[in-house]
Amino acid sequence: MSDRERALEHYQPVAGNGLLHRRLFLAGGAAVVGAGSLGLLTARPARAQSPPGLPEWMRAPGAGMSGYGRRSRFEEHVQRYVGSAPGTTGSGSSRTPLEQLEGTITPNALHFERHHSGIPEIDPEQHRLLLHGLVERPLVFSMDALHRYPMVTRIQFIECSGNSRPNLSSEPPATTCGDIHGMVSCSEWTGIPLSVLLEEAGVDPQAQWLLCEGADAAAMSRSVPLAKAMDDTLIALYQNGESLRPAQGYPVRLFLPGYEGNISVKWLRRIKLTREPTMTRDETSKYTDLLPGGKSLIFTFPMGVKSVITSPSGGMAMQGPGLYQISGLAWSGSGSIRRVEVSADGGETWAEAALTEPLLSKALTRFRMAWRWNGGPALLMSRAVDDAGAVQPTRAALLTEKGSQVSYHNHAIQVWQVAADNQVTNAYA
Ligand SMILES: Nc1nc2c(c(=O)[nH]1)N[C@H]1C(S)=C(S)[C@@H](COP(=O)(O)O)O[C@H]1N2
Ligand SMILES: [Mo]
Repeated sequence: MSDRERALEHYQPVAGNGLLHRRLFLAGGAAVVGAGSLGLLTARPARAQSPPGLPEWMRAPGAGMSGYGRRSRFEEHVQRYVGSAPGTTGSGSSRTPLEQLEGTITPNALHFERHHSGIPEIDPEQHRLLLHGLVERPLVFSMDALHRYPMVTRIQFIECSGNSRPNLSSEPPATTCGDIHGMVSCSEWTGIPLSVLLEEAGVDPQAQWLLCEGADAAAMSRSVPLAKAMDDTLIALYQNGESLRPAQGYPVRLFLPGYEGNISVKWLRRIKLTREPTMTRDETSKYTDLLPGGKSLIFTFPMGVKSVITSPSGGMAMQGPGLYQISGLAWSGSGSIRRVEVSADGGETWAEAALTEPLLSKALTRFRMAWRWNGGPALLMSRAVDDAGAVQPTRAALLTEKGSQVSYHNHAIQVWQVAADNQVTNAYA
C-alpha cells in the first residue's frame, strides 16, 4: 500500500455527517497525516488574531531569570470566568476556561474556585488541625507535624455539584464551555492518607461519620462517611508540585476523590468522629436534590459520568469546511473512563473517540476525534461510559428522571451547534 493510499484509509467515515475513524489519533496515525500533508484544522476563539510581526526579539538579548515564573503576556487573555454574589467578598465561583486548555492537568492559577465566604489568609505557623470526637486519643497537628507523615500523590479531578447548572435553564445560555462546565479541574494532589491519621488517633467502633470543618469565615462543614475517609481520602498539602494555593485551601484541605466538590473542605481545621452525620447547614440547606415526588436526595456523593467537547465549542468560529480535530474531556466520580462516543448529527449516529492514556481513575481523560466538516449545520455531542458501565444521559433523560427542580449534579450530554456561518453555539437537542 502506498503512503497516499494509507493516508486516505485514515479518512474513511465511520458515522454520520463526516466523523472519521479514531485511528488517526492512535499509534502511527499522526505520522501518516504528516506524510499525506493533510493537516487538521482547529476551531478558534471568536476574537480576531493578528499575525506575528517582525522578529524584534532576535535583535537584542532577552529578559532575565525570575524567582517565580509567569506566562507569556500573549496568553493573558486566558482567564477564569469570575462570578461573585453581589455585596459579598468572594462568595461565589470562578470557572476554569476549559476550551482554552489542552491535556488534562489544570494549571494552578486557572483551577476553578468556589468559596462561601472568601479566601482566608492563613499563617501556617498558627494553623492547627484538630482530630477529636469518638477516638481513643484526640490529636492536634501543626503544619510541621503534618509534613513529617508519609505522603502519596494522585492525579484526580474535583467538580462542584453545581457545575453545568446553566444548562438546566429552559433556554440554552449563549456562552462558552468553561462558563457552563468550568467548575471542574484536575490536579496532581499530594498529601497524607486520612486513614493514617485516623489509625493513629484510634477510631472508636461506634464512629461512622466525620464532621469536617474549614477555617474560613463560613466555617464550612460537611459530614463524611467513615468508609470513604478510610478508603482514598487525602489530607492534601500540595497541588501540582507546589503548596496548595490559598484559593484551594492553603495550608491544608480535605480531598475526597470523585465526590461532589463541596465535601472537600478547604482550610481544614477540625475533624470530629461521630455516630451520625451532623446535618450541617451546608449539607441540608444546599447540595441536596429535590425530586419530582417532593422527596429530597441527600448525601449523593460520587459525581456522575460526564464528558464535554471543549473544541469546537460555544463562542468559537470554524475556519470553513475541512478536516477538524475534535477535542474534549471525560470523567467519572466512580472510576475511570472506558469509552467516549462522538456524534456530529445530533445523536443519530455515534463513533468511538480516541482516549489519551493513561486512563486514570477519577481523573480528567482527554478524548480526540477527526471530523470532516462539510460546511453545513451540525450538532456535535459526546457521550462517556465509565468502567462500571454507567452511561452519560441526555439532558431530556436527566430532566425526566430528576425533575425540573433539580439544580445540582447535572452530568447531561452537551450539544454544540455548528452553523453554516462558522459560528458554534450552545444548543439543546
Ligand atoms: N472551608 C471551605 N471549604 C470548601 C468551600 C468553602 O467555601 N469553604 N467550598 C466548597 C465547594 S462548594 C467546592 S465545589 C470546593 C471547590 O474547591 P476549589 O475552590 O479548590 O476548586 O471546595 C469546597 N470546600
Ligand atoms: Mo461546590
